[in-house]
Amino acid sequence: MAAPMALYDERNPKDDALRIFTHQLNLCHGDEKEPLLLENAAKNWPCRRWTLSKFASLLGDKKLKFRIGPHRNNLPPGTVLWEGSCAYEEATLKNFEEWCQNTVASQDNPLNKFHRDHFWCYADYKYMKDLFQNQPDVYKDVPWESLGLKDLSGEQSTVWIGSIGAHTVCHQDSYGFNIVAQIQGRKKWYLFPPEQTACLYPTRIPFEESSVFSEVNITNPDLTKHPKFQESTPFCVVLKPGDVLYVPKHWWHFVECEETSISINCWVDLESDHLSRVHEAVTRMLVFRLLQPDDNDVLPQWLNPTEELTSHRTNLMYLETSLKVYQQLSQKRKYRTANCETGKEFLIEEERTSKTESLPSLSSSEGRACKQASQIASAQKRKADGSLSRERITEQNRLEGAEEVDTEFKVTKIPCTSINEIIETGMAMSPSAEQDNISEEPQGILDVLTQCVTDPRVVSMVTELLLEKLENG
Ligand SMILES: O=C(O)CCC(=O)C(=O)O
Repeated sequence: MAAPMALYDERNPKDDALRIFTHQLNLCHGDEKEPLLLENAAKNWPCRRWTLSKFASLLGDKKLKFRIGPHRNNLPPGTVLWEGSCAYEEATLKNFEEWCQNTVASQDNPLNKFHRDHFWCYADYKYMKDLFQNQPDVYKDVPWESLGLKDLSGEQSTVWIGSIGAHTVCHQDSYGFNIVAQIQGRKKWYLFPPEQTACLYPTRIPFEESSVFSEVNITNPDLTKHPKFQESTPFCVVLKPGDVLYVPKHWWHFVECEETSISINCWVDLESDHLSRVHEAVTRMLVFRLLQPDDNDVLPQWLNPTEELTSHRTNLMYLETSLKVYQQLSQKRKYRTANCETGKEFLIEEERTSKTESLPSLSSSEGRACKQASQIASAQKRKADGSLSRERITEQNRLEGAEEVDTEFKVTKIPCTSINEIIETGMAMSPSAEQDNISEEPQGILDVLTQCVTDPRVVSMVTELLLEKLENG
């Protein structure tokens, strides 16, 4: 899962947040390129009191949409359980608690349709802002600030509540870096560096804004279909309650609950996201153009259930706006570099702001289009827009942040694991040998063509060419 298409707030590159964060952890520059386990970093956070019962009582009658799937040993080797193939059920967290504990066989628990021995349930990717809009005090229970991530709290966070075996298929998020706090239960993360993308057979079908999925079932791969997967060298880590994980931008991940688990995460946007936004807009345009839905297709197969159909006009607006913003920022960057070369790089913040204001800005109609695109993106993706309008972090903040940091935790680099170890562990975790008859649909030629054209390598080349041509008029 991924950070949604962010609003085009150019004042807000969060690379500073990453610098502050790594500075707090006493990391040398460059160390942030690999995932880090911050053992016990959230041990004393107030949200650690959220047992499943406590969370259930906080939410009361509020219904959550659960994604439900069979335990993975029930899938034929190599089959990826896409979100579109899962079942969905609305239930309260109390229903989920009862279902997990198997204590009360209440008739009206909608989850009881699924037997605990064969299925898992996952309330995944839920914005706390949507859950607690009437209880904003709850946001304070998630103090990312203690790690130097200034101004981040539950308000910008997402929560994931799953039963044993609940998982998210292997994917890469397009925007930002990710920071995850494990609140209850144990959860296993398999992480692969972006350089190993080819080993993971990336695909944009099903399409989800900001997620590149892997075609590989990483715990039970079909190595005849995906031989390059054997060359990958994943990092595996099991988070226990109180641990925090730092996931650098573009790292692939497959995540699975080893026990009933609650985790919270936050994506922190980076300056490089502006280019990623162009990639995403190009991909959306191509996918939607090539795989036009039939008139009576409410939700076509190629669209991830988290997405909505957008019109050609909207897609065009995304593309134009993301290009415009990226180009403006490139100009600003060039201006800054030129200033650096002439020895003026240490402009104080206000000076920098007033200088950049004189650069060409969006016309009012373009501004409207940009805003509209943002609003559409916002509605579609239930984004935590609070995170997108924060002030740029200044040197002053950085110093303040440094005083607040909690240093009572251990920072560990995560070791690489051999693929064989993963595959064997994956198979051993299988709770039963029962096989469901899941057949693979034959792919239409347009699907295959779309997969080729939207392969991230092709999209990168197209984006580069597009920018080059626009720059040269
Ligand atoms: O916890 C999970 O199941 C997935 C989390 C994820 O994909 C993310 O935080 O980017």
